[in-house]
Amino acid sequence: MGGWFSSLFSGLFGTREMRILILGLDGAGKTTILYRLQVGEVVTTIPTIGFNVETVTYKNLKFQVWDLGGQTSIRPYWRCYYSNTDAVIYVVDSSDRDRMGISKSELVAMLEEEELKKAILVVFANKQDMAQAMTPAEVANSLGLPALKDRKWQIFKTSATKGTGLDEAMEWLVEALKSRQ
Ligand SMILES: Nc1nc2c(ncn2[C@@H]2O[C@H](COP(=O)(O)OP(=O)(O)OP(=O)(O)O)[C@@H](O)[C@H]2O)c(=O)[nH]1
Ligand SMILES: [Mg+2]
Repeated sequence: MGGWFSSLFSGLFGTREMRILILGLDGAGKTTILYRLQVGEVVTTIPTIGFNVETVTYKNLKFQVWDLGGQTSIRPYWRCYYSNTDAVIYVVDSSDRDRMGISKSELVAMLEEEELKKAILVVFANKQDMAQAMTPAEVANSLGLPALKDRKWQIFKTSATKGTGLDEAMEWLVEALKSRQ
């Protein structure tokens, strides 16, 4: 009864906690982004073995944000976290031209999963502060985003360390989540 009432209540007032996954290759900046969103500061990170999960409130929406480790040996476990995911934030190191192809294959494999069929995709073309960074358009093309079918997606240029672009991206995500319901 309590559960039914509270789910009706959150349905009416749109306060259901959204489940967001932050995925991407190791070193892309996922953990830095998670804590930028949560505490608004740059924290010192170490490579994530397993995951970090935090509650982030943004524009009155509550997000349960899962930041999964991106090392090759850890990527096969991403799929254990897919169910009930509302959106995926896919983080790319825009200066890592050599691994753009690997990043694309991981993204493509992920998007093929049935459990993520309805998930919104937000790509963060991160590390834009680096001189050799690819532009968001170049990143989008390298990842094959323009060819995506039946997927609500958008790409944003970000620098997690400088704190630029994150607000814009989150604002788009909030609107996308709201209009989906
Ligand atoms: N220059 C620059 N460095 C960044 C940026 N975002 C993150 N970094 C740095 O990149 C390194 C890796 O960042 P993490 O957030 O730990 O990367 P991750 O994606 O969580 O990596 P895994 O946990 O191994 O999957 C750290 O030294 C960060 O400070 C950025 O926008 N610009
Ligand atoms: Mg990490």
